[in-house]
Amino acid sequence: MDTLINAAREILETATAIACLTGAGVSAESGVPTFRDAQTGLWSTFDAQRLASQDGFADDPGLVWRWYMARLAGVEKAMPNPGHFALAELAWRMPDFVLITQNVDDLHERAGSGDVIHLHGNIARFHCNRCGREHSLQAEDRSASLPPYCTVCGSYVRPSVVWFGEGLPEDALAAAVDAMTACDLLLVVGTSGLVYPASELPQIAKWAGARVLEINPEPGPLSSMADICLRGPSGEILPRLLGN
Ligand code: BV8
Ligand code: ZN
Repeated sequence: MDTLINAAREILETATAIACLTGAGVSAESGVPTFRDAQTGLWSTFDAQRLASQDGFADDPGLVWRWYMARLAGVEKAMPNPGHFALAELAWRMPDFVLITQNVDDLHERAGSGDVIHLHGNIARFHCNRCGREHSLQAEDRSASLPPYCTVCGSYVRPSVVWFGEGLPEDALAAAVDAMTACDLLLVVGTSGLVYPASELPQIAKWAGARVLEINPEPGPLSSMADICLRGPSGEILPRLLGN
C-alpha cells in the first residue's frame, strides 16, 4: 500500500486542479451508516430506495418521516472523521479544489470544507412537498408520528433531499460537471458508484483527460477507470495521502 500511496501522492503534488466526489463511505467512520448499510442496520426490513421516494412518502408519510428523524439524529450526533478533515486541509493547500458530495450530512462543512456541492440535498433542511415553502424544524416535529403540515398550503413537509426519481438541483449538477471537465485530478472517495447521474461524473473527468484516484475498501463500477485504487478506509488513507 505504501508504494501506491507514494505514487498517488506524486500525482496529487503535480495536479493543478483537483475535484473530489464523495459518497456515504466518507462518513462511515463517523458512524453514519452508508446507504446500503442502512439496509442492513436499523432499517433492514425496509427498502431504503422505497423510503427515499415520492411513492414511499405517499404510501406511508409517517414511516418516511420517522426514518428521516432517526437518520437526522444520527448525523447530528456524528463527528467529522480524519477523512473529512484531510479533504478540508487539501482545499487549503490547493487553490483549485472543488468538493462534490452525494451525502446529505453536513460533516464536510463541520470539518471546515467550504462551498461543498451537495448533489442530493441536505437532511437538516425541510420544505413543503407541494408548494416548496421552506420549513424550520420545530422540537415537536422530531418526535411526531407524522410529518408537519405546511403553514401555507397544508401539505406535508419533507426533508430537502433528492429522492429517487427526482431531478438533482440543476445548479449543483452543472457545477459538478464543470468541475469534472476542468480538473486534471479526480478523487473518488467512498462511493459505490451505483446511483445515477452522480455515477456518470467520473467518466466526464476521464474523458477530459484527468487522472482518477479511487479511495474505497471495496472495488466497484468506478474502479476500472481509476489510475490508482487505494483499498482502505478514507479516514486512514486520506491523511496518509496528505503526508499526515
Ligand atoms: C434521477 C438522498 C431522473 C436521499 C439519494 C435503473 C438503472 C440506472 C438508474 C436508475 C434505474 N432506475 C432508476 C434509476 C435512477 C436512480 C438510480 O440511480 N437508481 C439506482 C439505485 C439504480 N437515480 C435517481 O432516481 C436520481 N434521479 O435519475 O431522476 C430525473 C431527471 C430529471 C427530472 C426528474 C427525474 C436521484 C438519485 C438520488 C437519490 N437520493 N440520497 C436520502 O439520502 O435519503 S442517493 C443515496 O444513495 C445517497 O445519497 C448516496 O448518494 C447513494 C448511495 O451511494 P453511495 O454514497 O455510494 O453510498 P453506498 O452506500 O452505495 O456505498 C458506500 C460506499 O462506501 C461503498 O462503495 C463502500 O465500499 C464504501 N465505504 C464503506 N466504508 C468506507 C467506504 N469508503 C471509504 N471509507 C470507508 N470507511
Ligand atoms: Zn405548502
